[in-house]
Formats: sequence, C-alpha cells, structure tokens
Amino acid sequence: MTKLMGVVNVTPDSFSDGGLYLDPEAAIAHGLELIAAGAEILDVGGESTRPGADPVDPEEELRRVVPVVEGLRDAGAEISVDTSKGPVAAAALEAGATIVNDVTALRGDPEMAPLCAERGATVVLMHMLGKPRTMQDDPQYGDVVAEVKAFLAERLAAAVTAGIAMEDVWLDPGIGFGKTGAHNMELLRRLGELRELGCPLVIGTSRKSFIGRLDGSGPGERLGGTIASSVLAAAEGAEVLRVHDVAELSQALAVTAAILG
Ligand code: PMM
Repeated sequence: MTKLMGVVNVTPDSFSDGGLYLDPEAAIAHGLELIAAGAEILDVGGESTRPGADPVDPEEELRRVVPVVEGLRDAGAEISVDTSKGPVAAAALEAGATIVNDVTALRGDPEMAPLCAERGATVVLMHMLGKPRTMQDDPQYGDVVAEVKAFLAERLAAAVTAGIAMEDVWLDPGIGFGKTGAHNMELLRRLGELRELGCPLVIGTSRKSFIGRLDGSGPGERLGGTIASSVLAAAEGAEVLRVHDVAELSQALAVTAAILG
C-alpha cells in the first residue's frame, strides 16, 4: 500500500507554500491536519530546494525545524527531516524524527552518512543533477533513466559502505531536480526500471513546474496533474508519495487501490 508523505515546509521561499507555515505553531497545526487527512509520514523542511533558491545557514534551518519536529513527534505519523546538513539531521533525529530525506543523497555533508548509520535512521537518497541554484539551466542526459538508476545504485552502495542497512534506504529519482519536462515524463513512465534497485521508491511530483509547463498552470493550480502523476506512480509500485494535498491524494489512492485490488 502506497504511503503519503505530507509536506511541512517551514520556509519563507518554497515554490508553492513558502511563508505559509514559518511560525512553528502554524507548521504544527498544518502537520496535524495532514495526519488527519491520511499522511503516514510528515516531511519537515527548513530550507527551500526550489530552482534558484539560496542556501540557508544551519543555525537558522535548525531553529525552524526542531520545534516543529518536537511538536509533531507523538502525533501519529513518522517524521522525516528534509535536510542535507548533518547538524540539522542530528538535532531532528534527537527531537523525534526517524527518517532523513537528503536531496543530495549524502553528498552534501560528509557527517551525514555516519550519523544516519549510527542512529539507524531511514534515509531517502534523491537524484539531483547539479545544485538547486543552477539545476534547471539546460539539463542534459543520454538516457535519463539509465543515468538516474546508475547514480542511485552508486549512492546506495556508498550508504551501505558507510554502515546504513540496505533495508533503511529509500530511493527517489528527484522529479524536477535538474530535469526537463521530457526527462520527468520518461522517469515516471519507466519507474519499473528503478524498482529493480530493490529499495522502496519515493516520488515527489506535487505542484511541480513540469505540470505547469504542460498547461500554463501556476503552483496552486496543479492538483489535477499532481493526482494523475501520483496515481500512475503508485500503480507502477512507488511506495511513498511526497505531496502537499494529502486529503485529495488519499482519496485518489483509495480509489486506485479499490480498482486495482
Ligand atoms: N521535492 C522537493 C523537496 N524535497 N524531497 C524528495 N525526496 N523528493 C522530492 O521530489 C522533493 C524533496 C521540492 O518541493 P517543495 O519545495 O514543495 O518542498
């Protein structure tokens, strides 16, 4: 059964919800709503990874994330921290998170892999070509699926070498992270090839610009495209869908499961 990972962005500048939940009380209330709507995981993030975003100082990121993790730790969902910084992950794990969602796939901070190994955290390894600031400047691949798969296989091996159990690794092709619309479609169409790596797949299409490039919609107008892409990913075997609109996706998945059995 596919799980929903609800997005709790404690940032001023995320592309679809930046600034809405910067206050910890608002972020916690939002997280509770997402759990009530069917989220089994909450992904708490204090640094935007949108194209062109500026990096955030670790102290500021920690200050945003830790009170929210503390406020949600016993609310009925697993807590994931969306960070590539070891000190932020360490503090979030201390505060009750059990999953580290690292969009750099453990390349951003040499302390991250040993930390996750020592704490026995689940780790999400995501593919990204380049860095958020420049990743959408003309990304190029030969065969995008083969290259993303080879990258994820290499990062999985690096994680295992660092002492992280293979059972604790989830993989994510990083929809929108250094990819054109065509690259995103190709990855979503051929998810089966990524499943061959033997780890659960996390997919995040929620409100992303590949949807807007198809029909000109803005970030707040992409629910239909989010549902279509998420349902297809679930049907292809994605275990975790990272979404903003948990209630709507929960219904879509229930209907999908009822039909597919
Ligand atoms: N997308 C965003 C942020 N973090 N993490 C993973 N594992 N996969 C994603 O696709 C992903 C992510 C960008 O979305 P946001 O700015 O709305 O959080």
